[in-house]
Amino acid sequence: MRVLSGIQPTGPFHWGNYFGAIQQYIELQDVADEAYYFIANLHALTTVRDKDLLKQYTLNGAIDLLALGLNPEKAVLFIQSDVPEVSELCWLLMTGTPMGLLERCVSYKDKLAKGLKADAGLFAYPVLQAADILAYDADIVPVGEDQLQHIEVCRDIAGSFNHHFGETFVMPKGKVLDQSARVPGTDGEKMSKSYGNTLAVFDDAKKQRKQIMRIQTDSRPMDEAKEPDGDVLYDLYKLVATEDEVAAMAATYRAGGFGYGEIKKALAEASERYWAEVRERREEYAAKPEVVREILAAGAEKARAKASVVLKRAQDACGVIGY
Ligand code: AQP
Repeated sequence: MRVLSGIQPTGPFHWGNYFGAIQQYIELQDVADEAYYFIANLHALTTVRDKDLLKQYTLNGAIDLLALGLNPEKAVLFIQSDVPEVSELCWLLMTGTPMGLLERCVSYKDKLAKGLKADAGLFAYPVLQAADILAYDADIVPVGEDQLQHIEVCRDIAGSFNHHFGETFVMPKGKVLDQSARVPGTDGEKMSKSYGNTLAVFDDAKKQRKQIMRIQTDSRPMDEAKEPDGDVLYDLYKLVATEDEVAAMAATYRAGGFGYGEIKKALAEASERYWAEVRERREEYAAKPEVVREILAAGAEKARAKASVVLKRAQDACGVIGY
């Protein structure tokens, strides 16, 4: 089994990124035959238009993944733009991709609805994502629920290329975790950087506590019993508290008579404990950026070796080499 996934360096990673995607990266690196994980800086260019900031987020993204447990001995970690084969493959795929397929993509439509200016890069984002996946013959792509549609688009693109030019690409499958496929943000919507509702993984405990205290709750009377599932505070608590604590919290909800302030306090405490170790580990990596750059260079070399074989296969299939 070959696993691949990417994450955009558009800002500090949040709980949605970790529990939806990164946690799967770490688990799968132990069982996959090959695992490829990359920082998607070319994708990030569709939103981050500041050179220094993009570089900073890119290196920070790699540091974050390492601190969270990505092991370069088990997985190939690299930066998207260090594998130019993928951009070449993207063009081959672009030529056969119907406009309608991209126009139906929810994340594109959402961004338009939020007033983001649409450029060709944002529109064609799923094609570059398809190239990212197909270039490594990936079977499994661990993601959050919001990315499943893009993986379907990738399958459509690969299927139509295979149909037209003969079997070239491996068909990938998306993989989501049932319990954290869609982590809610501080307003109850999907946690997302562009909604400004995130809890960042690496914020210090004090800042995080402040953000947790600001989480929006409903205004029902405090002595009323409540089903815990679907409540933002409880759903977030489930991610960072122990099994016993979660069971006790569920009982508290069902008994009623609690205050949201107490629950927020419990959530802040569980969060502080949950992230303490990785926050320390992050400081160690952040102090040696040259080591991280070496890991990325070695990763890029391995990734290019794989992607160049697949690119050649695709070029050969559609007749742009060997004339
Ligand atoms: N709230 C979430 N719940 C579960 N999974 C999530 N992911 C993102 N938000 C949630 C997953 O994280 C991985 C990286 O996604 P990305 O590269 O699209 O990162 P992002 O840009 O940080 O995601 P955002 O915050 O949601 O960004 P915008 O606001 O730009 O759309 C993916 O596997 C994603 O599913």
